[in-house]
Amino acid sequence: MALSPAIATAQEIGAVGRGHPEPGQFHLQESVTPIMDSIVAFHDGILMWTISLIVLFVLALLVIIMVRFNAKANPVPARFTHNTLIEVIWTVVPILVLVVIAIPSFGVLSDQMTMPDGERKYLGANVFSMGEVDVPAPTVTVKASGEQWYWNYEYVDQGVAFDSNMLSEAEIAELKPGQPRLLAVNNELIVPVNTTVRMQITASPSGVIHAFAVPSFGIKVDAVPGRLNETWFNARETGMYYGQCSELCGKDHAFMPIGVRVVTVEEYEAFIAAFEESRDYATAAAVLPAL
Ligand SMILES: [Cu+2]
Repeated sequence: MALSPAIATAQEIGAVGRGHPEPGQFHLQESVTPIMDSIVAFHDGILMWTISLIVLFVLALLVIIMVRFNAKANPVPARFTHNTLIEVIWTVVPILVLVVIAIPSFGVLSDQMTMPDGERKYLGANVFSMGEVDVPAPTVTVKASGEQWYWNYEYVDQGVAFDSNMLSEAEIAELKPGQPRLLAVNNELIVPVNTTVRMQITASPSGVIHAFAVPSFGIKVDAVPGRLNETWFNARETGMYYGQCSELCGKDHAFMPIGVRVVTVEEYEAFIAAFEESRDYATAAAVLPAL
């Protein structure tokens, strides 16, 4: 990118965010999971075409009516009010359009809702397929709990947990320069790359409803007190991915970002071993390379 200033500029202006939104961004954030691949394909492949064609069609009808049936061009209007054939057409065609949209939509939804078992095939970017992407069964389980107003993450199998709070701009400059404002957190959720992570989502029993969402992973699940919701992701690239609480939950709704750091499997194993031994997040995170 350094060799090609044109690309660099294009990336800076309105380019697709990698793990977080960019100023002027126009499209969805870059996908790093099979589910987000499906969502992007569904959006770009069917939704955009369908909406664009309908808009153009309606625009054409409006133009025809304005040109041919204005008072000057058509001084004596017709008196009839019904046409059975055209009424059947404008009822049946939208139904067919909705059915065509619904088929891949329900496929993507059931992919999102079904925990991988290692056998099931997932749609990935081909939303009209019968499923062609292999996803391994989950080997890491994380419970995310929405608190007022921050997230608590527990590595369920290890029984270790930590809080994750947003950093102020001064703290970002001091501790994690270059990380985005209103998104950077003090303690990131650390997960391994190319590994299926089972996310259990809930909220503090005495608290309110939040929602756990990470756009690059294509996940968004309500965090409800007294309920354990479930979702999963399998990120194929290491890096820092941000999300936000996506249920209007109270005064600091905008200030409880979600920071997920995807690291190599070796780094994750070193981290989780250190965490299990020390039971202290900062000690464990110290084994990872600096952000
Ligand atoms: Cu919230």
